[in-house]
Amino acid sequence: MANEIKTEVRDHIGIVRLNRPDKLNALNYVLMTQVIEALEQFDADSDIRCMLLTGDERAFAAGADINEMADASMIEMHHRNMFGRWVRIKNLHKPIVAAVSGYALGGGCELMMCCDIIIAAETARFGQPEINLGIIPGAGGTQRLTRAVGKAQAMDLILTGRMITAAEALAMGLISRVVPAEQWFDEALKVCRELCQKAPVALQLGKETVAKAFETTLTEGIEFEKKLFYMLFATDDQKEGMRAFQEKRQAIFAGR
Ligand code: DAK
Repeated sequence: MANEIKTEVRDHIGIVRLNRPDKLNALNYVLMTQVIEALEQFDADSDIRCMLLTGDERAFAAGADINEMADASMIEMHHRNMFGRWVRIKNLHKPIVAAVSGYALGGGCELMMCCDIIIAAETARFGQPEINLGIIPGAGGTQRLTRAVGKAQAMDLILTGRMITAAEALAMGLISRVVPAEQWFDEALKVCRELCQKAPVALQLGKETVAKAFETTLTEGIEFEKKLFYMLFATDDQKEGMRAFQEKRQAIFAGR
């Protein structure tokens, strides 16, 4: 099987890099299989505290691989279930930071939206151009984008297929931070290093609780938050964090 990604561990960060530079990291079946498996392995590794998902300078990913879909029938697309597996990304516990440079289009933008914190180069470009191919987003784009930016902006992006700049994406609430072009990867790594200093269980429950906001009523969400908040008082890290504050020193979290 071709190696469509590169993985690396730096400090306690599991890095997954899409690696089809000649095809602007277009997401084919093998690449997505490898991305999901690599993220799952890092998620299960007790030495890893967060993951960093990235592409290269020219593209995070320019979408699903059009050549893999061009001649497919409806039944074939249904059986391939190409993107059904993406729910496994949603089920990961540890935070995922996306480092984005260049294009994040179609399935690439959808993959980016599966991440928790998105750091983008000021030169990055985003969009859901599927309409130009006679299709619509199919890996969660219509739902995640709408929840992220609201109906007016989502309709505009999905029905016109237009590309937007990083500044526009930031203003819409699609991405977390925009940084100078040459700093996109280092800045994302810096955010990951910062996450590595936090209490790991609190990080994971924080991620789970924010994600819950997309799926529940306000009352249910607040109830869920309350339970997870109380749960954290069963961790050594809560004791350490509060004791460190009282003793005016830096907390050292052990992850239990
Ligand atoms: N698929 C395959 N190849 C792609 C690609 C893609 N999405 N995007 C780029 N490439 C390839 C190009 O064909 C070219 O390959 P060669 O010709 O050199 O062999 C190479 O990458 C460099 O691209 P360009 O020569 O086009 O580079 P430019 O700088 O001129 O243009 C561009 C960059 C990003 C504007 C352009 O490449 C472009 O428009 N790309 C397509 C963008 C796009 O339409 N993306 C959406 C794809 S559809 C599903 C759920 C979801 C989806 C599908 C199914 N199910 C639930 C089953 C998602 C669909 C999509 O994402």
